[in-house]
Amino acid sequence: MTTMTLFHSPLSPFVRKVMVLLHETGQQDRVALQAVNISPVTGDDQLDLDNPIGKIPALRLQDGTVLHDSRVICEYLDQQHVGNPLIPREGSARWRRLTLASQADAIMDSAVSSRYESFLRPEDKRWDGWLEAQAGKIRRSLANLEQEHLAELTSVFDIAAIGVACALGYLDLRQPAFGWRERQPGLAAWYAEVSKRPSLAATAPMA
Ligand SMILES: N[C@@H](CCC(=O)N[C@@H](CS)C(=O)NCC(=O)O)C(=O)O
Repeated sequence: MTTMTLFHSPLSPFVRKVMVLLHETGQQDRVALQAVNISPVTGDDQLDLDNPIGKIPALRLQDGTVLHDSRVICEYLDQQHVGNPLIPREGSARWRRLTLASQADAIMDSAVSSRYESFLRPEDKRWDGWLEAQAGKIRRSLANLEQEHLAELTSVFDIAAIGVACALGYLDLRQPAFGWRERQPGLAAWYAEVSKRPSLAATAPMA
């Protein structure tokens, strides 16, 4: 039975994180999806009422409480099922995994804002140096994941792995020529494997 409403767009990597977590924890039937089509300059009236910052995802609970952003929503939903937690509840694992998840979110932030810069901003106002700086952040983050965190990523499919998979999926969607697979073959092999998971296959963004 659906008891919650998720403000949703199929192309948002932040929304996808929430959807993957719902699939992985068997909770997708508890959430109704409310489609929104927004950008930083075109909002959605209902969303703005529920989340004053006007961003997705936002999750309305049965009692009307609204949760945002994706980190808070994932943490909430991870405490609503009885299986293994996808966010470690305590100890050093919690901080390690959340930091990796934060790195994945930062890749998404850079990729989403690059999309806005190259697609939304009027052409005469675009700033190549700024786009290059975002690309640098993404390149450094992916190199760091390959060099320092591949074993951790491979060890368990949890919030960190969900985040990295969603970040890579969004990069492929918006910047297919970014070329990360050649630079990070280990990450590419990991991604090819986890992409077979039903949760990722069911939520893959289609342009
Ligand atoms: N930190 C937020 C980021 C969410 C975000 O940037 N969502 C984008 C869609 S991918 C959005 O709502 N953009 C509209 C805007 O920036 O006003 C989260 O983790 O949920």
